[in-house]
Amino acid sequence: MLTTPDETGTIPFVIPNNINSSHTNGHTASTTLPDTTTFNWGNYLKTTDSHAAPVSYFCHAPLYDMWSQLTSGMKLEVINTDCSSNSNDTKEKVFWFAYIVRVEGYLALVRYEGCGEDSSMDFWCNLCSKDVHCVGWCGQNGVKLAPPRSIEHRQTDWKTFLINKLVGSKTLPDNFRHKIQSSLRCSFKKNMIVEVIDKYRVSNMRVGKISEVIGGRLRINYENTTGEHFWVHHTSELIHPVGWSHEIGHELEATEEYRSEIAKILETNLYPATIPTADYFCNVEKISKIDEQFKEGQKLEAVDPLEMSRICPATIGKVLKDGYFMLSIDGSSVEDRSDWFCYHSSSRLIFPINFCKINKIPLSPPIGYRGDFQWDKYLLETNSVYAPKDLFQIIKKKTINPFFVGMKVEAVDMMAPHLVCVATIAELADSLIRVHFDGWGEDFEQWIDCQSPNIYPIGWCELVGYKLEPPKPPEQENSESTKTRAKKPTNRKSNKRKRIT
Ligand code: MLZ
Repeated sequence: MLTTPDETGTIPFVIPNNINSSHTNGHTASTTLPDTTTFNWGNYLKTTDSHAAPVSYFCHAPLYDMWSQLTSGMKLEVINTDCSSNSNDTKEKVFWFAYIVRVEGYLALVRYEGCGEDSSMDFWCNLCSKDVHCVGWCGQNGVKLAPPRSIEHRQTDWKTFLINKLVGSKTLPDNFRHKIQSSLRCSFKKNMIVEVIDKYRVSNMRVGKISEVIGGRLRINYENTTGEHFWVHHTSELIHPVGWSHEIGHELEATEEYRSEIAKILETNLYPATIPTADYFCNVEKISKIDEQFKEGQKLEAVDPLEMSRICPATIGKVLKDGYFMLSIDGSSVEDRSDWFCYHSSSRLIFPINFCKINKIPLSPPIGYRGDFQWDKYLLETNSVYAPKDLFQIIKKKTINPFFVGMKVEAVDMMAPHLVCVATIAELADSLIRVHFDGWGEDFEQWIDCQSPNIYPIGWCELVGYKLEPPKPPEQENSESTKTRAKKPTNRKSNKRKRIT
């Protein structure tokens, strides 16, 4: 019989007795999770001659902490797609041994044992697919193993061949499937109530109800507005527990009924199951010392939250409690301040002045600014001061940016956060990465932190069951919609402004 792998996933010894060399019950089945699009990462990596960012770069991604153990040469049991099917029993799947040739994100290029140097049968599969198992799984579960028909003749003694190939090799950990399941668990549940940014008026928070949870991302329906929703990752800074807006002094659009119910909950500390407590949310550092706080009027550089391809001079508009403040992008002509955006002092998307200059990336001068933008001159012109360098998280907590330019990822389009798209790392600057959406123009690019929960390894959408937006097809490349985003009525008065949709 086939023994199970040990704790470290090493195959101790193999005496395969469940190998069937005559294909009577085989069935050709898909090797990957259900695919909702025709986009194929494997083919795309080949045609673009590119590599993906490894899963271990994404600390919010399932199995990130163990993924580096999955390396080329590792042995697997995978579905055998080259066997004849029996019409009486079309459901039975037949498996065969294979090894990993190359790992890219959650995907692997695999080769059946027995193919030798012949790569013609190599195929891509998602290592989290339910049809990928550790060596020993078929034996334990009474599932048939048979070599692919096209290579069956290559060995006369498959058992000895396999013992030589498999013994002492690494395979997936025994509890791999269980680990996948537990890493996909999310404490947020459908119908829970949160406070969420108003995508139409970003200076405002609103009340929202979770309507779907997929891969740790939440679809939040705005209360009292039918059909309007917003997708965020559960660790996002754009969602907060009920009562948060009142607590820190942020504007909130809510009914009197909501306000009094929340007051009651906070007073009694009795939380109904639909009201997640503060510990469900990403915890930010408490800022208590006055000299560690940003002050109204201070200038800095920030990724424009409404047009994330730009890093702009910005001003602390209003200081709220607990280290939060409202930030305004300089040059905005929205008079009602509805484009002010709430940040926490620990945000990684705000930078001390001259950050762009030091990192040799463009700083977009305030809209309408004439002449060459220089901070010294600008501070004098605006009679203002800059925020001290040591207040910034990116200075206080230096992180290693592990990405390389050209790596492929799946990235959330933050301006249309229901979309997770095929994307490429276009540039690095300190802890920032510029994400390019394949097939889309520069205006769609976004500067995000390298630890952002809005980028994922390739194969993530397939793993969690979310639709992946394929690259914009090249034939439409010259159309206007591909180069610039459609102008929206509530945009700031820049010819490039956008709003979150
Ligand atoms: N047409 C919409 C969505 C574009 C999505 C692009 N994603 C990379 C717009 O122009 O905003």
